[in-house]
Amino acid sequence: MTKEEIEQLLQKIEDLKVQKLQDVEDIRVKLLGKKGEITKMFEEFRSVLPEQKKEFGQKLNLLKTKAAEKIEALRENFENGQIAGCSKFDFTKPGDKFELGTRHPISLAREEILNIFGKFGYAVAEGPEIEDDWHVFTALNFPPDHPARDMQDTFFINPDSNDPILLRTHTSSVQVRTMERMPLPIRVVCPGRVFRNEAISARAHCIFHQVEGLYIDKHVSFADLKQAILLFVREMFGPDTQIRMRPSYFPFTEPSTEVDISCNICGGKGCNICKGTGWLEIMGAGMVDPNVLEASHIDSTKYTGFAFGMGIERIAMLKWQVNDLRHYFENDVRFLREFQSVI
Ligand code: 2NM
Repeated sequence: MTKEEIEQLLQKIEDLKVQKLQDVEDIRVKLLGKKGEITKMFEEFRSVLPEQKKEFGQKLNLLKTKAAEKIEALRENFENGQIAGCSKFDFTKPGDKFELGTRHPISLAREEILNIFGKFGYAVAEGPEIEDDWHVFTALNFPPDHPARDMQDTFFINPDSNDPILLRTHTSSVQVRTMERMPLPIRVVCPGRVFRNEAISARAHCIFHQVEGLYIDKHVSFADLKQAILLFVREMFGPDTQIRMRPSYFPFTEPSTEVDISCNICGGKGCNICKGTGWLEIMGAGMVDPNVLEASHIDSTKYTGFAFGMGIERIAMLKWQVNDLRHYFENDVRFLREFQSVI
C-alpha cells in the first residue's frame, strides 16, 4: 500500500457513478465489506512503519469517511429519484390498468340503425329538441283538439301562451323541417331524444330516443315501404326475420300500420318475450298523408312518400333481451359493462 494508491482510490470514489440501486450496495461491499479494498488497506496498516503511521492513519480514515459518505449520497439520490433514468420506482413493473369506458347501448343501437339506412342511401338529419306547435303538431296534420297536444302528454315550456313552445314528442318535427327546406327527392333518417309526459315504468320513460325515416319521391308506394322495412329488420335482427303489418292510425300517415317482427327468441313458436304470440311490435309506419306534404309545400299530386318511426330503447331491448327500459337510464356500470364486447 502506497500513499498514491490511497489517493487514487479516493479520487476513484469521488468520481463514482451508478446505474441502479443494487450498484450502490455492490460498491459498498467492494470497498468496505469484509474483503473490501479499504478494509484490506486497514489490515495492511498494521505493517506500516511506525514513523509513517500518523500520515497513513489520517489518509486511511479520510478515505473510509469519504467512501461511506459517497455511498450514502448515492443511496439517497436513488431514494429521491434524482438520477436521470433511475428512481425508487420500478418502471419494469406492470402498470396500473385504467378502465376503458363502454359505448352506451342506446348509442350502439342508434348507430347500427343509422348505418343500415345509410347503406340504403338515407341521409341523417337532426333538429331542435325544443320546438314550436307547427313542426310538432300542425304541419303533421294533428287536428287542433288532438289529445297528444294535451298538457298531459306534452311538456309545454310556456303553457299559457298562444304561441306554444314545447319539447318535441317525436322527431317527425325534424322531417317537417327537412321537407320545408330540402330539394326532392328526400330520403332521410332522424335520430334524437323525444319527451312525453308519461309515468315511468318498465316499458315507458318520459325521455326516450327515436329514429324516424322519410322517403319522398315520384311513385313511392306502400310496397316500397314494406321492402325497406323488411330489409332493415333482416339486417338488424337476422336474415330469417319475418315481418307482419297490422292496420293502425297516425294523424300524419294514411294508410298507417304497426309493424311486428317474428320473435327472435323463439323463432315465432311463442315464448314469454313475445307473450306466446310469436310476434314483437317494433315500429309504426305509413304513407305520408297528402295534407302533410302540402303543409310543407310539396305537390301531393306529383309526389308520394312513406315514413316510419321506431323507439331506439325498444329496438335495443329486443336485440339484447333487456327486460326493463329503466336500465338504459340508470347507468349502473354493471349493466353498461355487459356491452363491452358489443363495441
Ligand atoms: C311513426 C309512424 C308513422 C312519421 C311520419 C313523418 C312525416 F313527417 F313524414 F310525416 N315522420 N314520421 C311516422 C309515421 C312516424 O312513428 C311511430
